[in-house]
Amino acid sequence: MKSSNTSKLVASLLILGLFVACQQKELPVYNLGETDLTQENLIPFPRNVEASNGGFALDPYTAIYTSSDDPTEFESIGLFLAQKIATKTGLVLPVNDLQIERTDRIINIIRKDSIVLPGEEAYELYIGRDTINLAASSTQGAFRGIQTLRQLIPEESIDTIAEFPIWSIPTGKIKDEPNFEYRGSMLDVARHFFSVEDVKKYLDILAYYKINYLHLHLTDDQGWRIEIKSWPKLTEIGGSTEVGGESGGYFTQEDYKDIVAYAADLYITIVPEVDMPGHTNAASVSYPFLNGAAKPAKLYEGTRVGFSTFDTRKDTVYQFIDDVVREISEITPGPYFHIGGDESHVTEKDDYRYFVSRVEKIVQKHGKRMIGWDEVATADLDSTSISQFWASMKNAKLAQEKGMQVILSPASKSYLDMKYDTLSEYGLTWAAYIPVDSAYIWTPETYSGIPKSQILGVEAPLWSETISNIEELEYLAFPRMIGYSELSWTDEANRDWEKFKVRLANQAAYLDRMDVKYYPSPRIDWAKKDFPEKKVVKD
Ligand code: TNX
Repeated sequence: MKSSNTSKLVASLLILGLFVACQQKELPVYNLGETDLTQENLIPFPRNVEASNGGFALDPYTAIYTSSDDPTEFESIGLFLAQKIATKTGLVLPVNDLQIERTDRIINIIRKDSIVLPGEEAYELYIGRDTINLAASSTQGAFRGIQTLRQLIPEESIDTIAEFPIWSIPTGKIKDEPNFEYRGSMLDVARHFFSVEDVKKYLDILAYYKINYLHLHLTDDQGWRIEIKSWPKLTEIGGSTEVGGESGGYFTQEDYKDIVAYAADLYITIVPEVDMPGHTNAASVSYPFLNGAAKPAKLYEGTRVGFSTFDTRKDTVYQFIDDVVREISEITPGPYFHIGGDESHVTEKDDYRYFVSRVEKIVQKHGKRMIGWDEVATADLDSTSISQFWASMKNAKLAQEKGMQVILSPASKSYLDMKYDTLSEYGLTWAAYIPVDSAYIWTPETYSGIPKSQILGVEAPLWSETISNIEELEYLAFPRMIGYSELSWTDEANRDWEKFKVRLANQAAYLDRMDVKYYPSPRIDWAKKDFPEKKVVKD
């Protein structure tokens, strides 16, 4: 199987080579000056970078070709690259077109079976003067590699003797693979609702930094934000308000599918969360039997936590949960279902443990692996379930003892809703002030005392009590989220605040082009330039 794939690859490369040789009698050579691939502003920084100090001249006669293995999948990666190059540079490059008259340079995106790693996200990027070869064993790896290539294309073209613009890409070799399998962010759409468009914009930026999971916190005391067809009042009533008394909102199942598909095109997996047994006021207002309380619950627009609970001893509650988990699981291709489980302060401890164990079985019945906030580890759980460490070292230890994997989201280091400093316009302070450097300077590998082998990855949650629109979301998420991307992708030996800070400063052009209203932290010497009007294109 392997050898036939390899021979197919060799054959297609040979054909390409011949084709190129025929086309290129005289390859134009431009003076692109001295380059150094190791000094490029790549985030997350790759595992291995070697410079060869030349330049690949990206010009209008550059063509993209993709592996004939998995033809449609690999071609989609080539088309993605072509589209990003077009929006950044204006160059419209052909993809898999064997009819073109002139080809100066080639970008090959190749499937190479020998690069096999967990999650298949590894890739190799060889940049020569005339050819770029991006190799990966899967489209996922190729997609991650494309982000590296995008980051290497300068914002501005250079002047050469050619009568067309040229973008100089530094030559050399990059071999890269992620440090952690799970690299995520979370968005709370319950406290304040965010639109499908907002979520898509957030996904676009996350993908550029190789994030591969977006966890959506879909329900809380203040709002239920996902349509459940068998329980329509959840959104009709439970989705009608939000913090501060605004009009709320919710995703229809079609909206949710749209987000899932959009994320999948960016090789990002959506993790849905339905928070329970606490954080369930909006559900109980919609269906009063759920909390078993004598007094009916009322819609809540404040920001307190820990006052609501489901009635954990009623079978009808579990029938309800079965419907909710089933409907959401049916439209969630990813492997995980998050059941929340945090801050159930008014649930008796035994009831809580009983509830979490029973819900774990429901999640498994619908084909998903359960994730819960760290408290869930107090229940009797399967080692296949995952605990998300946010506050309690004791709970993290319990999870470790049960053989569960852990996602690291320590509030004092990775909560995107914490203020940067006393002057921050939005955010909370209960866990810490988290300036840009503090967000980056910690070591997930050792922070919790849990062995690395049991750490699935790192996730930075963005709770939305204090933010209600995309600009405010961007203010809290960026630039810190960019640091979390490096903390989760890059191995410890390649992480260094002083170096990262320079690379971060140079993200300004991309963030501005994407119209991201990031917090311009004074701790970063932002590399701001005024780009000509025509370059201000969103991609
Ligand atoms: C704690 S973290 C919560 C959320 C709040 C957040 C605010 C966690 C599992 N629960 O309900 O939104 O703090 O920072």
